[in-house]
Formats: sequence, C-alpha cells, structure tokens
Amino acid sequence: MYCSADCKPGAIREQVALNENYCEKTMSSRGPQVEQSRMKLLQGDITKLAVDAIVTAANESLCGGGGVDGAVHRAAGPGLFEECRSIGICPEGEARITHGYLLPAGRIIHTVGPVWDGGGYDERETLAKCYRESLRLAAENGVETIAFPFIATGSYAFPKDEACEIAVSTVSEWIAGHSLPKTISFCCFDDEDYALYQARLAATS
Ligand code: AR6
Repeated sequence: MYCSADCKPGAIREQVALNENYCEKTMSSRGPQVEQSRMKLLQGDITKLAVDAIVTAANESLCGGGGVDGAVHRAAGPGLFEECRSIGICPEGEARITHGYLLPAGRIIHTVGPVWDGGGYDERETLAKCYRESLRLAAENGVETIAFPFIATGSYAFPKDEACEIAVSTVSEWIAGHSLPKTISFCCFDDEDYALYQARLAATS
C-alpha cells in the first residue's frame, strides 16, 4: 500500500524501500525468488501496526514515559506495565521483549537508546547496538515482521541525520547476515523524518 499527501489521518504511508537497481542486484546474486527488498518505510503511529513485533524507545526503567514509549504503554494497557516491572532495569544499548497485550503487534521489543551528549560518549555505537540487540531478540523469537521507531531522536536528542544513517546501515548489515526478521520497517511519525529515511534508503541502494 502506498498513499501520498491525501492519506486519511491515521493511515499508514508505506513505501517499499530501495529502488529497482537494488532489486536487480538482489535477483542476480541470490536468484529471482528473493527479489523483494526486506526494508520498508512507513509513516504513522507505530502502535497501530499489525506486525509480529514493534520496537519502542524506552528508558532504563521500561515503565513508560513520553513519546513513542508513552504511546505504546497507553495502547497496550496495564498488563504491559506489570510485565515491564517484573523485568527490572534495561541498560542503554540493550533490549528486552514482552507480549503485545492490547496492541495489534504480537510482541514489543523495548530498547534503550543513548541520551545524546555531544557524541563523545559512544552514543553512535550504543544506538547501533540498540538495533542489533532488538533484531537479535526478534530473530531468537521467530519474529518475521518488525517495525522500528526513530530511536533516540526525540527526548534523547540524537541528531537525526546521523541516527538515520546508523539505523539504515545497521539494519542493512543485519539483513546481509540473517534470514529473520524477513521484513524490517522504519516507522516515522512525521513528514520530515519520513523524507530523511526516503533519501537515505535511496542512497543506500
Ligand atoms: N509512533 C511512531 N513514532 C513515534 C510515536 C508513535 N506513536 N510517538 C513518537 N514517535 P522519543 P527517545 C517518534 O522521545 O528520543 C520517553 O519518555 C518521535 O517523533 O519517543 O528515544 C522514554 O520513556 C521520535 O522521532 O524516544 C524515554 O525516557 C521518536 O519516536 C525517552 O522518551 C523517538 O522519540 C526516550 O527518548
């Protein structure tokens, strides 16, 4: 499904990531049965996605807050809070998995991004680790379809250009070495973030 500016509110804008060159490359190196790109770009509320797992940008307590994590906790309901409380602390760069409760997504992967502090505190590596750890947990749990929000770019103030580059390159590296998840989506909340990913994905191909 792809809808443009005339999207109804709440609809998810989606675009198959990467262009035909990428498909051609994939087809010649791996055979025609895997011609579909495994990265997708979406726009909308991640809590509405009926995927096997969504990722949320949590804090170390995993007990909710603002931004995407607040939305996830509100939509999933109190069962999520109870399970998160039983897990305890999740350090920066790590991830934990829970049930999806009232969400259409079956599972929730909670990862804790770095708070941007100028870039001299391993923030970039920590952010890449968030993606890798989330994907590792997803694969271990048989997740075939997963969606990521734009981790650390809200309250945690990670510069968006760099965060997008790290997200796309880390996911690309994962895809090259792993068969699961089969489809990995980036779910952007606003137009500006969507355009940033669109340009980055086109450049990656
Ligand atoms: N669907 C998709 N993306 C969303 C949604 C949504 N419903 N809501 C916001 N975003 P942030 P962080 C985007 O601040 O920077 C919380 O309080 C938003 O536009 O949610 O990692 C946690 O508890 C932005 O691009 O996460 C932590 O304390 C992106 O989600 C802290 O904030 C991430 O923004 C984590 O900060």
